[in-house]
Amino acid sequence: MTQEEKLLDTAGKIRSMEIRGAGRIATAAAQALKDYVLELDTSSLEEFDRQLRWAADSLLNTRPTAVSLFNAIKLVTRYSATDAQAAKEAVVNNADRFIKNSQRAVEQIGIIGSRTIRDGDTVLTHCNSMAALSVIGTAHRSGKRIKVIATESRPRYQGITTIGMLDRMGIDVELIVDSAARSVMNEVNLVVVGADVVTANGSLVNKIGTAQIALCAHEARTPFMVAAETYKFSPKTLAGELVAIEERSQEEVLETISQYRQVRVRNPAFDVTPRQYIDQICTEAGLIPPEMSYMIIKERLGWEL
Ligand code: RI2
Repeated sequence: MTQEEKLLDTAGKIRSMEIRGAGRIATAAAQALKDYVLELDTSSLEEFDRQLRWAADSLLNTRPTAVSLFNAIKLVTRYSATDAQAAKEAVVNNADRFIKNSQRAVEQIGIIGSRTIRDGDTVLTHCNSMAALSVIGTAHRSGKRIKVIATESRPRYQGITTIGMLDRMGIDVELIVDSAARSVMNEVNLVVVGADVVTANGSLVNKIGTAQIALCAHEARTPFMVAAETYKFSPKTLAGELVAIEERSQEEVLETISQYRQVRVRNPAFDVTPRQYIDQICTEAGLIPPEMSYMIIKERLGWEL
């Protein structure tokens, strides 16, 4: 494969969700950009910039919601160099740093978030989030006996991936259908979910169904925690941009849709949970109330308007 084909292959895997999860698509994009520039053979900085921009755009256009992709690409392609070789080295270093920091962030989130879980607690999680699983896994490894209730997360059933991971960690797990969230909520001590986007006003954009779970957790007085690396926060929302909610194909929900004449299926992949239903956001920089999202964007992401 040429370097263009390899890059488009990664972009295709992100689009089809063979590579999925906000953090994993960000690190896959960083790795793809690194691999791409390593094979670029040009001494012209202008040509290097042009090819890097093509690669960045190809990756960016795969999934519209997750800001992790935007932040990763922005951080990796940020450099001030006067020649192509120096630019290449900067991109490679940026990518390595991004991937390492991202792994460390997930570990740190696990350490911080797990302190909020007590021995004997039941934790509910939705979809498949490495950050949320880090919180749960760290609590388990520290010796706390916990039970996890995991939702299926239709239509893509990321919950099945989650129960497999929890099972391998040796954690007691129960699987429920998404619509059973309220009926089990009174048994739950803590809800932990990941994030695709945290907006400047502290709202959460995450897998479809998250907002319903947050609403019923609020009604049942069950704490609701978001586990999110700081690169899941959206600088674009600080500049007034709305988060685009990805609408995926009808067939993901109903394979036999073509047999109906008048039926349409709507398949939004994400929903918005207002900050009123979020107790805390666990980041690698600490546990913060959603109202502090603005500070994370300004100070951690170094965003200037
Ligand atoms: P981590 C996923 O999106 C889920 O919405 C999950 O909560 C979020 O990414 C964060 O996952 P999708 O790619 O980055 O399954 O914590 O649509 O792994």
